[in-house]
Amino acid sequence: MDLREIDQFAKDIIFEAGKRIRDAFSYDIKVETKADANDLVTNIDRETELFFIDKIKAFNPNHKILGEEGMGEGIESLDGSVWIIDPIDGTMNFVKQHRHFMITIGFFVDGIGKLGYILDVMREDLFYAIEGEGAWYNDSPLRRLNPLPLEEAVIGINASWIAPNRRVNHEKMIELVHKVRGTRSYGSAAMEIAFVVSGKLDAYISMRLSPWDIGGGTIIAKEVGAIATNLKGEPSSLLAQDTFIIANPSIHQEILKNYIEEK
Ligand code: 2AM
Ligand code: CA
Ligand code: CA
Ligand code: CA
Repeated sequence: MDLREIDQFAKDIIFEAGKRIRDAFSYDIKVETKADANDLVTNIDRETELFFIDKIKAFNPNHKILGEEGMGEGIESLDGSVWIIDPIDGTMNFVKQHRHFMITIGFFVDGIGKLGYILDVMREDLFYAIEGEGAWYNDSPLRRLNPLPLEEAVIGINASWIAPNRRVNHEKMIELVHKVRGTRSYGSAAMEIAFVVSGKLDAYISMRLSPWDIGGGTIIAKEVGAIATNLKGEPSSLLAQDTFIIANPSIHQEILKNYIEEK
């Protein structure tokens, strides 16, 4: 398998899909809700996923595709060559802000992450990695992350988790918010992961993400030494929903051990 050839193919289709999404702002975007009122999907999410499926099946009909909108095959294992795709990550940002939404893609062979991509669609900024060869932000190599103390960290966290909730001890989360230098919340998991791997954030925590939210990002993480796990410290599932933390290696354990108390 020629990874360089697949990397070039992936970049070509991700940039083309990005252009199609930008062009969609000049015609109708139809918004629907999914599981709950804050869980949005549009015709553009579905059209973009179909675009990727058509391109990948033409490139190699043996490759399998797992996409958020369910238009690829239902995948029960990661055997063989598998693309995990979120056609628009941050759909609410896409609909409301017209910015801060990503396309993210991971390419896996027998469960091993080989190629990872996060494209900021409006900025045309690409974060990507090739397993064992490194990671890049556009044309610049991404460096391995420098250690830092938690007091100097800026972390991505959703405000819901510092209010009483069913999933974590919010008092501990409040302690974490007071401990760190700052907090941010961008509304796109892939964007927050891209910021962690490039040192613009030092950690990002989520109580519920799906394989397509993190597939591409975890491959980039490995190349820069960022640690990505679930909140128990185990590898995150690539076949089911799970909790998630990605962090600079110097603070990953400390956050998990001292501040995250799952219910
Ligand atoms: P999405 O935009 O692709 O749905 C903030 O909502 C972040 O969490 C986004 O990256 C979003 O991805 C993701 N997310 C995961 N599960 C979600 C859900 N059930 N509802 C809304 N956002 C979800
Ligand atoms: Ca969604
Ligand atoms: Ca997503
Ligand atoms: Ca999505």
